Amino acid sequence: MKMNKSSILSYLSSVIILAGFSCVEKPASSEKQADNFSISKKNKPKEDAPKDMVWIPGGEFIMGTDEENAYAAERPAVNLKVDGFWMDVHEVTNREFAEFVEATGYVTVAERKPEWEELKKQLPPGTPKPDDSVLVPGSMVFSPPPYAVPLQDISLWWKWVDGASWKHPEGPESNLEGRENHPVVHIAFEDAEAYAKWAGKRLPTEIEWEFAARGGMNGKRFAWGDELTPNGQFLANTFQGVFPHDNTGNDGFVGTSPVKTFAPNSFGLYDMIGNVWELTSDWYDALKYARIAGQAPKLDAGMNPCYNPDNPYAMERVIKGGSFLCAENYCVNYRPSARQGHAYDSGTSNVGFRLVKDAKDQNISMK
Ligand SMILES: [Ca+2]
Ligand SMILES: [Ca+2]
Repeated sequence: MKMNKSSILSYLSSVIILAGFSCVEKPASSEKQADNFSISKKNKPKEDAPKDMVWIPGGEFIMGTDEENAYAAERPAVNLKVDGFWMDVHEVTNREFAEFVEATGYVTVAERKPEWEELKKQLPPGTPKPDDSVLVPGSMVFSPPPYAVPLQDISLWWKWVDGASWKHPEGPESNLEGRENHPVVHIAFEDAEAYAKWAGKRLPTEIEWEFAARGGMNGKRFAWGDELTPNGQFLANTFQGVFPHDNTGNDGFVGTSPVKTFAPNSFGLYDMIGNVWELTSDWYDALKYARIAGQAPKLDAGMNPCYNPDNPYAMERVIKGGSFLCAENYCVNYRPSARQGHAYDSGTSNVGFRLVKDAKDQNISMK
């Protein structure tokens, strides 16, 4: 098969990058129980809080969910313990990422020419090499059609855009003017790791992230309770209307929003739900909770840590929290237990990150 630009983009978008966005339509609802975390009062460190970070106390909580009204990879609910840690109160912003680039000269993955030898590792065996001319820097941009489309074909709203990057979120003609305080996007895992190293922090594990997002409440569907919009109040930047073509922006935003626009959760964290998905340090394993619960075989040391039956060739990291593109009729992922795999070597226009930091006193532990 001869590879032209449209066909390589089909491969790169549909097979590698977008498989992580292979949401199913709205699941059915069910009952669940409520409870509070078991949090130690003794484990607050004496050190001053790092700038724009808050102490997440650690403790015992229920991760995942038993709701039928959730995707299979979120089940079953499991009891877990986590140590305390500092966490950024907001997603890393364009301004902060620009400071990092200014200080280090770092060039993100989206700004580099794709390497075929790397790309083919995540493609079905025998995929032909595309013409070199189509392997140009760029990234995936949400580009909705002006009319309703079948929800099975994600290439109808995700487009590869040459020249799209964190500095040019919609392509070369776009810029960050007026968006300095919005979360940075088009960030691949290694970009986030490089930023973390510079900042003296690290990406959260999935367990840490979900503990933090739940804000001390077990068994709640959302980070703030069981209603998406209590008393009609929007508590996160998600998608209102009919995905993907009719984004009403009733919450005030059709794209990203400035960080800290919506109310924080009980731990003082903003935008854990919505705005942009957030990278974690975990490889994506669709059976993770089932393995913890003893309902699926454990992974041996020599096995691939990444398991996604919908995307068997890709190596994916877990992303959490959903984004401004999560809608009631598609990708109902604006919930703490929601999780998706995201290609480790790619960014998109709705994925960013925030960081955590360990206490200097390593004796603070719940384990
Ligand atoms: Ca919105
Ligand atoms: Ca978020």
